[in-house]
Amino acid sequence: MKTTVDDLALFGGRAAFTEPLAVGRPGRIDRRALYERLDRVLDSGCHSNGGPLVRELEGRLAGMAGVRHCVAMCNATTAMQVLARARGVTGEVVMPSMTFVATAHAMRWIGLEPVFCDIDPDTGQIDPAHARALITPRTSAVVGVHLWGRPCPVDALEDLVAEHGLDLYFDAAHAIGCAVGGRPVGGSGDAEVFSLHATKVVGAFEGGAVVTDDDRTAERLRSLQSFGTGIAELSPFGGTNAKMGEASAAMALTSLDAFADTVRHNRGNHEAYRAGLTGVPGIALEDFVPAESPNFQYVVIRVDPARTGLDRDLLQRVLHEENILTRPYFSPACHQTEPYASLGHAALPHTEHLAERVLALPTGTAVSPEDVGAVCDIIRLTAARGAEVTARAHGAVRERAMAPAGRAALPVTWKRPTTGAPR
Ligand code: T4K
Repeated sequence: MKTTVDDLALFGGRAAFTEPLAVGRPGRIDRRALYERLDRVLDSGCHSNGGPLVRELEGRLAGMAGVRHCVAMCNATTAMQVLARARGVTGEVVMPSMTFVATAHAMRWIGLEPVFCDIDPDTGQIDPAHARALITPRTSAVVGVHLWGRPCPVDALEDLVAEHGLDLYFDAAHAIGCAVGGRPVGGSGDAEVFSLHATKVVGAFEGGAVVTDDDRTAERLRSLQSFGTGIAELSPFGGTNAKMGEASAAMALTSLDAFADTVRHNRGNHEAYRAGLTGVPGIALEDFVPAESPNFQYVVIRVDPARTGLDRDLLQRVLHEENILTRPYFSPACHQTEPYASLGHAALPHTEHLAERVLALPTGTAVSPEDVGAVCDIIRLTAARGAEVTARAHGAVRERAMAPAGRAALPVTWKRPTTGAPR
């Protein structure tokens, strides 16, 4: 265990982990079950265009969300675009800036205008009052985001869109299998969109899914994601190809089989983080309220530079040198990044405050609670000696800049060395 600042890898100590710990490493699955499913795909000769595994996946996801329809697609970004086209969205779409840039890009790519609103500073979730203030005659939809898998204020947003006659979607990329007060994520607004990306708690290699209770929306989604075939009244944009193939569905179903185990494991990691970080000045772990049933996909902390003496970026760098690969989900916020920043967006003070402080820590089935304990030890040491770490890090940067062949800069790869044993 590291006890002094000299022990930190940033200052020449040995890295705490020989193998990198990552935020979004795909979860453990039953490989034999995957291979059996893939054999069935190959034997059947049906690889795509609404095969049996995609249908089975759609049935299971609709059941989890408590809705009648699910349309699986190639990823969540494209699924959000098909959804917007299916619903005839035009003009402006109000959404939080504190989200992955895909939420905004999905809309902009099809000619819609993302309008960014601020967040509740305590929860980090969309602020419905600010969303209301941004509605104009050109607004046709609001997109709520269940940030880090925590349900955003669904009821307030439903009231808002009812008042203004707008569409309401939820970017539920992080929230598959989550619920609040026994109400599963997936059944609110006009539709919700899950991501089944490799980094998600249910992964399809790449994948996404729209869930909805609205028959017409489902019919149009199904058509538009397959070139617009099958419905008489075509979208003016025609259709696209956003279908999920059978191999991805095989992976998603196998990952879904492991969902309960993955969540149990991640809950254990979350508890270990809570035990390890409680009482560390300036480090606040994002926690859940008793009414929530989270999937524990993300473990998020906020770093308060005023109390730790170091900022989030330096903590991220300290951890990186220890082979602990974190992610600042989400910094910069959408309005701070291109192409939106150049549009001269108004300040979003709560979003900007959070974006400077937020950090997602490694979890998932490749990370054990013991690993988490070691990560917490390093965070505790670094936070307790924040001012010293900051001063020395700045000195170290100067020394490296002056050295003829300094140590390598912050490595960017998260990939495990090819010689490393799988975990
Ligand atoms: N809405 C929201 C709110 C979202 O967060 C996302 C995606 C979307 C919409 C769009 O969903 P999709 O269209 O992707 O279905 C990652 C994911 O690529 C992205 O899907 C995800 N959100 C976002 C939060 O995270 P990056 O740029 O951070 O990925 P990357 O490559 O840096 O990987 C993150 C971590 O995961 C690293 O620690 C490495 C690890 N990793 C990643 C991959 C791909 C692995 O261990 N194995 C892997 O195969 O975006």
